[in-house]
Amino acid sequence: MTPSTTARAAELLQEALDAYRDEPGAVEALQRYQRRLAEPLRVAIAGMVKAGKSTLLNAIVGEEIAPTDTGECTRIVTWYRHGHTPRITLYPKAGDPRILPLKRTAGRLAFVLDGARAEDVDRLDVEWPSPALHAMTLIDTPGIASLSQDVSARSSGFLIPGDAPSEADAVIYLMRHMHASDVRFLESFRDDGAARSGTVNAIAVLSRADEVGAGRIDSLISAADIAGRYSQDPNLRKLALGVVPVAGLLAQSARTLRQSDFESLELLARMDRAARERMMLSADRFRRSSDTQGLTEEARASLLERYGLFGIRLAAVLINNGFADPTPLAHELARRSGLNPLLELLDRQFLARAEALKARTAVAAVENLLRSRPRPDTEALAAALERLQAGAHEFRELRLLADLRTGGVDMRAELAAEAERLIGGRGTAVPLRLGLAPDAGAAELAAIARACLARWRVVAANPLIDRSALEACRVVVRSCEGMLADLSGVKVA
Ligand SMILES: Nc1nc2c(ncn2[C@@H]2O[C@H](COP(=O)(O)OP(=O)(O)OP(=O)(O)O)[C@@H](O)[C@H]2O)c(=O)[nH]1
Ligand SMILES: [Mg+2]
Repeated sequence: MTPSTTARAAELLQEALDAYRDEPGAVEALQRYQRRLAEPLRVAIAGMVKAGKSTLLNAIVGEEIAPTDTGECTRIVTWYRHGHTPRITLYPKAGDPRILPLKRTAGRLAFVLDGARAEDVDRLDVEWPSPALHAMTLIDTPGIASLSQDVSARSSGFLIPGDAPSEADAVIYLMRHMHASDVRFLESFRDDGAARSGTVNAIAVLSRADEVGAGRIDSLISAADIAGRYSQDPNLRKLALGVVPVAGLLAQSARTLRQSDFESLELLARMDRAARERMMLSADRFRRSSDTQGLTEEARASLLERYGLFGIRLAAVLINNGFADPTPLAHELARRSGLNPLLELLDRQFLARAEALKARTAVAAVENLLRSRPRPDTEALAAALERLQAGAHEFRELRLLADLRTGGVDMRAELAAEAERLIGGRGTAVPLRLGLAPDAGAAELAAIARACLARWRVVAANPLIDRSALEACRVVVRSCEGMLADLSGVKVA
């Protein structure tokens, strides 16, 4: 990522500040965007009620911090950002922010609202010393499309404000099945201010994937099939950069596996397999079963809550197959939860593009300001905005990526697929763009990049080429040149 796009976005914000210096509201907003440009990328976790958002957030952070109960707090937008010491700040809709006491119940943070009602709280801000929050700020949002229109409106209003860029630069959208309301949400997130240029900045998660096959041991395989189908769905392809199945509960509990969990699971693993399977026919049966190797009712309830039937079954099988210590078991459970592919996707699609996505937000803010508060002396600012929008190669790549995914480029399918890869559709690292292994040597990378460049120059030179395709070719050619320039800094073996 060239720093120049970020620098140019910062310059644009400064120009806007100069142009609007006599409008305090605009100045304050622009200063916020200046600070935001320097902050980590903001990734919101959204989805319908009980889709598993807070649980997945905990899995990504690797700690059980976000509350997943049914309390008031799941109805409040909550930010989790990196801080050296833990601190929770409540921002009311009216009045000054205040620090909340740090209270934990069974390891999880408990937000003591101190008399405030959820509807009067604008947001909670949690600073937490977790390495996962270094690169991105995670935002837990209340479930959308809920029975409570009010809660739903709070999430949508925050993510899709309508009159300003979204507070989030990108979104992880959880769904258990694909509903019309999921598609509607993603459409509005894409169409909102931050994404008016058509940037696709959402990743979809098929959540609670362990429940797809009713907790059977092959549940995640069935979930992967469904996710595969969804990712080919033309509606969803336009809106999300990928669809991955994740058993968030298992991921969360694996990453925080306790010695007592392990001991309980070990007891179950030692049981006769048929007896164990009988006992695990349903959650209810497991809870009420008496034939349990000395496992208390409390221990069984805790296992169910933390791992679900699927996780318990899988853990017992794994223990019997040699994962006989807590650490290897935890790693294997986390691996099987589907969390890693999601983290990789986040890394490739969001973090590797963090500067471009943040710069986009800044540009959208200025665009919005010019539209909502037009004034006579802003021609120079509007021209600078247009130059940056049209000229920054990262933006052109993001725009083309969206166009290709929406079928807006008249090009043969194989060429379109190659173009999508070369402009970073699978991730921005050079080997990913070139379709090579991550450890490919510099000489091989350069040779393939050169071959791609030559091929795409030929495609672009075709006199019969459609206009949309010609623009696409130009972007691809520029991406290939960019790769070669990057690679020329590397010593070729
Ligand atoms: N089996 C299973 N249960 C899950 C999974 N993820 C979450 N749950 C359970 O689903 C319930 C809701 O989970 P949350 O993480 O609170 O869901 P949420 O989307 O944050 O819910 P709201 O914020 O209230 O909309 C809890 O009882 C979780 O234990 C999962 O991957 N598998
Ligand atoms: Mg929640």
